[in-house]
Amino acid sequence: MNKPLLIIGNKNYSSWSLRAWLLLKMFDIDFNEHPIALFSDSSKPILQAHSATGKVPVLVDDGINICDSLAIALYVNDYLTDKSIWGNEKNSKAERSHCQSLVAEMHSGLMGIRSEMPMNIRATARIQPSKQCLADIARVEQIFAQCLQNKAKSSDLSEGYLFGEFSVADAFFAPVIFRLKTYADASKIALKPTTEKYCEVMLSNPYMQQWQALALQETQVIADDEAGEIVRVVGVLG
Ligand SMILES: N[C@@H](CCC(=O)N[C@@H](CS)C(=O)NCC(=O)O)C(=O)O
Repeated sequence: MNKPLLIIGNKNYSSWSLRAWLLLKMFDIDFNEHPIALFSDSSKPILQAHSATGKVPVLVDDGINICDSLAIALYVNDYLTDKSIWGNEKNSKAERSHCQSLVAEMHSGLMGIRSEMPMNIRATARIQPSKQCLADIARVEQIFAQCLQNKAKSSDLSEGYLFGEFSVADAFFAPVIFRLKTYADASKIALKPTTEKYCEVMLSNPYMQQWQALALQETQVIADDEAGEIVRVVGVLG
């Protein structure tokens, strides 16, 4: 049988692609990837050929095209792994539901962060966050603190992820980690120690590092995803 194929966008910018890619990597799913340079002349027809939504990520498996990061996560859980994508197998019903709520919240909300802090891995940039954006950052910090506190209280040997072992919640918040790295310090947004600690865990994940290294090799600049005053650029464009 053919390996699943994951169609993704630019590693520097495509936050939804990162979520699906990281989940597949962390659940040891052997897949091929097809990167597309988003918003280039050639990208729309390629996207439309594979994706009902005209967006990435798309997972193609067994003749089925699964569009949308959340649908991909559910497909992985149902068909591509025996492990639970919702954290430790022995997590309680409440923990599992909490994980699902956070994934849904990231997927449908936190628009202040998503619009004012676009993922731009190679950059360090200064922004003037709106009240909505600051409220979203506070909410994200509360999520991280609560999850890590819950895990610290439990007898599980936690790996420092939100629900013990790596879960889809970590995959969904992964782009937020790169966003905080790009904008928080430069914009004088002070982060809680728990946020810093969780950022460290995520930034030392080998697949996050692999994605980051590949993002730094990219040369396409998407003007609409360049927010704020850029103070530093690293990688081949640096
Ligand atoms: N809700 C979708 C969002 C997908 C999305 O917005 N993808 C962006 C890239 S991160 C995209 O494909 N943009 C290309 C376009 O709109 O032409 C998901 O969860 O996968």
